[in-house]
Amino acid sequence: MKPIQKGLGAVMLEARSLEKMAKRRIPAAAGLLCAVLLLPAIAFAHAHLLSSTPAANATVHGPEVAFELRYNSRVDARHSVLTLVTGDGRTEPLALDRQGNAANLNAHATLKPGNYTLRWQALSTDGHITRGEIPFSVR
Ligand SMILES: [Cu+2]
Repeated sequence: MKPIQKGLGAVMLEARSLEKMAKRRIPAAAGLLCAVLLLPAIAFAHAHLLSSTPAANATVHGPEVAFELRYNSRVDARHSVLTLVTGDGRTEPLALDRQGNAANLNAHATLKPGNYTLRWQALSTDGHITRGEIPFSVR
């Protein structure tokens, strides 16, 4: 599974386990199912990553690298987190730039050539947090 799809995979797993829970008639599932199935507006407010710059597994030219993560719904940049993981495993939080669009997260960094992973955590307007990772290289 490509890393960019981890977030979506997690959400799909979540939906599948909700289905299982519903079959077992666990009452707690009812409210969640309601949100997922009966109130699509809320389900869609869950922030899924649609695409990113850099794209997953892309190689970009440094040293200036601009990040843009595009979601399917509005994200709260003040409560979303972007972390850069370097090839040797060090983590650096990235300061978020002003959002160009309410559904995007933006940041930038000056990076040496190497392999990196951009780790993201997004808070959507429905209060749900989604996470994922985008591996990329700088040359
Ligand atoms: Cu949600």
